[in-house]
Amino acid sequence: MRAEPQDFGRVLSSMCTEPHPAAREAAERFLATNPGDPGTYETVSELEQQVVDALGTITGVDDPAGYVASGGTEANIQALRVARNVAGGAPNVVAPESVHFSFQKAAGLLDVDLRLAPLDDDYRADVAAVRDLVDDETALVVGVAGTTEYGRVDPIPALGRVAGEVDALLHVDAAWGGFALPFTDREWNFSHAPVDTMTIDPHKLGQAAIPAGGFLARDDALLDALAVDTPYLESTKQATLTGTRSGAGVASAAAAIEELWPDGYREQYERSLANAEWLADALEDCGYDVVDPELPLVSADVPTPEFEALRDAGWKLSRTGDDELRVVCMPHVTREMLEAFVDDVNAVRQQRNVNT
Ligand code: 0PR
Repeated sequence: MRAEPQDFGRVLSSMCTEPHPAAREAAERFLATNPGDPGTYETVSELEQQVVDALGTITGVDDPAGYVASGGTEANIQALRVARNVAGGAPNVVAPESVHFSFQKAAGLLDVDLRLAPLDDDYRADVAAVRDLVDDETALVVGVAGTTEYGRVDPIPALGRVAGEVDALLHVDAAWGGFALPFTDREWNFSHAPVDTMTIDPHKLGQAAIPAGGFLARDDALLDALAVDTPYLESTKQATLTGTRSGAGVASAAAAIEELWPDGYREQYERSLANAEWLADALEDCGYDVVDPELPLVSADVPTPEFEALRDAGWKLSRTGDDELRVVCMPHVTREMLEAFVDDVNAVRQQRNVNT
């Protein structure tokens, strides 16, 4: 029997989505290309440069350096590697507790001390706590622009000042939030703060096919901190973590951005945020504690038996570290889906009331 992928009809907690049709088509066309070898696969290399330039436009930097990575994990590893290579010695990195677990992997791989600062009472990095943790050995301060669990944006300019005080680099993880934040009044990008490196993933809100992560550096010198010589390729150096890479991801990112930046992404953001606000109100009406959505992501304190009954009903849901239900309003999440979901929430609650 031919296996079929899941459909997105009940997927509520994923940070990935149905690729834009143009992105899907481009991915198929460029399947057998390798941007890791630009001397052979010239067209896809040009597309990659287009993507990097466009990501620069989206994040407020002219002439960025960077590449299309396998995802946010690789981009975060690379950010830490840049900082470690620039700093030398036995460095540490200071990040808020909300940072994605890819930083645990990065710190383990690179043997760097990862110091986690507590959050303020609205789930953002507490700047004073970050300041307490930095010292002369700090190579990197990390801020998150769109956290995985609550969609919060850290105070990036203030984190930049703390990094500056100890001569550390500043990395912003906008893996998920990067394609929504340009349409908000938040200060999160290269033009708002002395940001050195950034993660922004086309395969999340950018609506590209997987794998298409984004790693950006303010300038070539930072990316060069990762470069190794490649004597038997036509290109003479390589800064990527992996060698052979997905041309499908690169081409799909180029196609999605070409189609959607800026108006398509703006419309999507507005629709998704309206959906998140609608869902937050509906869950509040059910009597749950809801974390107010800042970006299109809703977390609510739904008890485990109800959560499990909703999973049994086929909803693809996940939880925060504190066991809250977490709904990510990605482009495939429509109002109709959310209405059907809230109907099921009410049915599950009634069933529970009957049973208790
Ligand atoms: N940074 C942030 C802020 C993230 O939210 C994530 C992924 C990453 C980095 C890492 O990105 P990659 O997974 O591309 O390496 N956050 C999601 C999570 O861990 C990833 C995800 C995506 C999970 C789709 C499930 C899913 O269906 O929840």
